[in-house]
Amino acid sequence: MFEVIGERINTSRKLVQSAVANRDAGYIIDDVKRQQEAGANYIDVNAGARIGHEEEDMRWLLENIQPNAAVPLVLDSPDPTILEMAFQMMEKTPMINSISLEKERFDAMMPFLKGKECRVIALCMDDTGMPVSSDDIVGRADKLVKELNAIGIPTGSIYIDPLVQPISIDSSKGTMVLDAVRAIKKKFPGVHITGGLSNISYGLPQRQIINRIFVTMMMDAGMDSAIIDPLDRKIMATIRTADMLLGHDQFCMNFLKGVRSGAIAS
Ligand code: THG
Repeated sequence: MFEVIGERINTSRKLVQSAVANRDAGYIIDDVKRQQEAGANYIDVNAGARIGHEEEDMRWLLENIQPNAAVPLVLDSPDPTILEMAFQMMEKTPMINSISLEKERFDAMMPFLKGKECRVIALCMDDTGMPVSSDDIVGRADKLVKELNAIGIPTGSIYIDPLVQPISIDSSKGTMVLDAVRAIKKKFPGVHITGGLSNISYGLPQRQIINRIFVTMMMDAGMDSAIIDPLDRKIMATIRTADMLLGHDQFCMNFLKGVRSGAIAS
């Protein structure tokens, strides 16, 4: 089954940012519950947008979310010290978002992850920047899987984020990532593929139709998780329908449940 990582608890979103600034726990808790009810399998928590406040904001968010979350949390920060602080607060094992091949980050994250039993998102990013070809994405994923395996993280706990790039800057950016996902899944059948999707439509109008069709194509290529807004009913219906069509929904049970609940409608 496809895994939805709810992206809404992110201080880059204006309403979340003011709720965090005003320490409005009710707003945050309500949002988490709505994401869960809409079908989020994980709740991502990112406190990075209020410069200089990430540590205290992350701590406050986790103090309030943890007792109210029925699903695992995804600790989202580029800063390994924030991830360590957050990890220590967790009662249930969280997912770590993220490690990358950027040297400073990689060197700080590897000792931290060593021997831990947790899922981890691994970004195909290195010190030269974003990947430039399918082979480049696959090569970076290969390195990440092998390095993480070597410190005891099994392939089934690794979520590769191939880094979706805007199709508006280069018409090959769709096939570049689709081909890479197919190749990564062929090489490492047990690995997960996740990531944000909306970059694909950056700079274009009518972004939602682009995002919905793209997630369908990515799922066919092997993407089995995404960081999205679970309150976006149309993308959720698209994902549930595609999951059924790809054979991940025995007897169409989840699809039918979605229709009965009103979550899926044409
Ligand atoms: N990969 C991984 N982690 C990630 C990302 C990724 N974490 C952060 C991000 N990308 C995914 N999360 C979000 C959260 C919120 C929004 C987008 C991505 C969002 N943005 C509105 C916008 O840009 O228009 C903000 C509007 C507002 O103010 O509300 O909602 O790719 N591993």
